[in-house]
Amino acid sequence: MKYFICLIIGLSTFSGSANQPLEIRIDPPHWWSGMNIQSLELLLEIKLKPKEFYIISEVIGDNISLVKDEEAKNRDYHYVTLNIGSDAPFQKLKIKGWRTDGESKAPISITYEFKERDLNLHKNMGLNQRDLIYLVTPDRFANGNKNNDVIAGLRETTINRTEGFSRHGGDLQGLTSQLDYIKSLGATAVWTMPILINDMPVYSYHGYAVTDHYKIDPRFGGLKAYKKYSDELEKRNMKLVMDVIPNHMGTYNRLFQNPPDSNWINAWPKRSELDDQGGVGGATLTNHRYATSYDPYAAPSDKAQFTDGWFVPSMVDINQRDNRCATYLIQNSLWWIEEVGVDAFRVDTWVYPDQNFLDKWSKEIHRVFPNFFIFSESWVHNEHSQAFYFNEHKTLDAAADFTMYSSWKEALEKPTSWNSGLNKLYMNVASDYQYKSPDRFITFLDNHDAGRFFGKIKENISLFKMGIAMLYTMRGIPCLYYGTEILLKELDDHGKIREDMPGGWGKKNGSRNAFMNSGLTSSESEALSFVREMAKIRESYSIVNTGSFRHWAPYDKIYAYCWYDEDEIILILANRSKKSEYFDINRLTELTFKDLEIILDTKSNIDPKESLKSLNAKKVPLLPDGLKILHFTR
Ligand SMILES: [Ca+2]
Ligand SMILES: [Ca+2]
Ligand SMILES: [Ca+2]
Repeated sequence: MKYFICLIIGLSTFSGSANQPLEIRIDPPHWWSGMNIQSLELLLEIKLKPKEFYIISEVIGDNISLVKDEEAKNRDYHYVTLNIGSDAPFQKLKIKGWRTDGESKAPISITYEFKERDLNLHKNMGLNQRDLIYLVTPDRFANGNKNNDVIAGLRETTINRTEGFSRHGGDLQGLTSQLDYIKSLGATAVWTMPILINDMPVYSYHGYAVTDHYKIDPRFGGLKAYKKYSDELEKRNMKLVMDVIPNHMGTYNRLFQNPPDSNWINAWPKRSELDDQGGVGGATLTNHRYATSYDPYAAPSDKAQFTDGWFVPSMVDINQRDNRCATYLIQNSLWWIEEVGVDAFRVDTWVYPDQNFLDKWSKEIHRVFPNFFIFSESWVHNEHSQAFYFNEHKTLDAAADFTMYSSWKEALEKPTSWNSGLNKLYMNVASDYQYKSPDRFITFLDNHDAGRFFGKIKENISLFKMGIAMLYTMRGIPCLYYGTEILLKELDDHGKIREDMPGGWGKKNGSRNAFMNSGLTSSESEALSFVREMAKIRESYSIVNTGSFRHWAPYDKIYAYCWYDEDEIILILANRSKKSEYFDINRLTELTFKDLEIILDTKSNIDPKESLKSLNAKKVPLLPDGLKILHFTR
């Protein structure tokens, strides 16, 4: 993709600065016909000399016309609004105008393409309860192309695999080559941390400091690799989840360095010692107090600092209340969906941007792409906050379920008593009454920001299996963080939580290879096999996540929940007692059944006779920290 088009203005009748080659950039760089969008606002940028200005006077196209040309506060930029007729064909438009320094005048002529849509890209759009997401840090998963590890001209000039904050060289080519491995874990969708370019001097690998909203980082393979990745996902009927960041961008983004209007950015100098100071221009940081969003007593200054303060000094807070800026972000999101065939967005730091903007943004995406799926990251600590952010937004499809995450931590890291441990999980699930539709919440045991699950449960393989089994059978769409399946266990430090996937850097880097299941310890192999076993169970019993859900108050430190319909029941029993316990099948009393079969036992090999014994005795034994899954016919 070309971002700057150099045009030679060759009119011999004019002289002076207007005769120099022009650097022109248009965002979005192209569009499509037949998108169910009548109005498109191009952000045109022409690098002008002092005293120069320009006018766009005419658009020559079939059923597409110029509505208005408006100069931005920064005269380099214009907002050029096009009206697109509903039957406008795909075509190359001519955008015409002229620029002048007051003395000489030179014509501007730009070709702008409306492409033909490729509807095949959207065959698998959206997520549903049967999906399972695999989350990857692209810099840390697999290095498919060593030649793109360092790109000349970008600000970060090295890779260093021994440093957590450095780039390690992983890329989309590497990720694409391991899609079969990912699929073998039961995943039907892949969410990568952001892949747009982060041309920052340091700490650019994570992707959350975007410096160009229309460019895939060349160190991840660029647009070509992203499209190939999308195609390969599509071939496997897998879905592409893009991580988008409407709240902030990197300080080296041109929209901050040379913005169309200073109103695109939220920034004000520190007012008191209480404000943390940002790195660029001394902008105030956010106070991270999300309670100010719903607190009836919140001080207005606290509220403003929460939404408009910067997330960190290297990331500029975007003012989505500016209509031009909002349009830019909305069109950018639509562009990526259409360009690459994105199936879902994970929205970073959902609680920090202007909430009215988020409504407008998600509404427009759903208007153009009704099947598209959007889920939020709202890192909250209680159910009412989760409900506030989710229920407020009618067009938000799901939320990453942070309270389920916390309650799994309680259930698996702490002992169970009346009010703690497994009971926290039970009470959290009971709180689903607060949500408009919790059935598609994104559930997880760990993620790229929180310590690894296996480390948190103190490397206890029984609890690992219990957690994975619950993740794969609980209501919601499960999300597995890369490497959790082979017991990566680092805690606290981001660099370590996002460590390199064993096997992603070729044989030279040791024989430990998750993708080949070679060189792993016996526990790691056992964990990997267990995850695959759970994937098979989830796949074989489609009632999981689509049937009716019921659970029972924990009793004898056993939590029981099930999926049922008229024909069958899948019952999950988890024992967090230090001793063996029995689950009394009579507790299913309202759910009549004929036969039962034990389909999973995390503590021992399944004894087929046990099903019969349990049926006769009406009791299912569970070993300490054991989990069983039972299948009943009705
Ligand atoms: Ca690479
Ligand atoms: Ca797709
Ligand atoms: Ca903000």
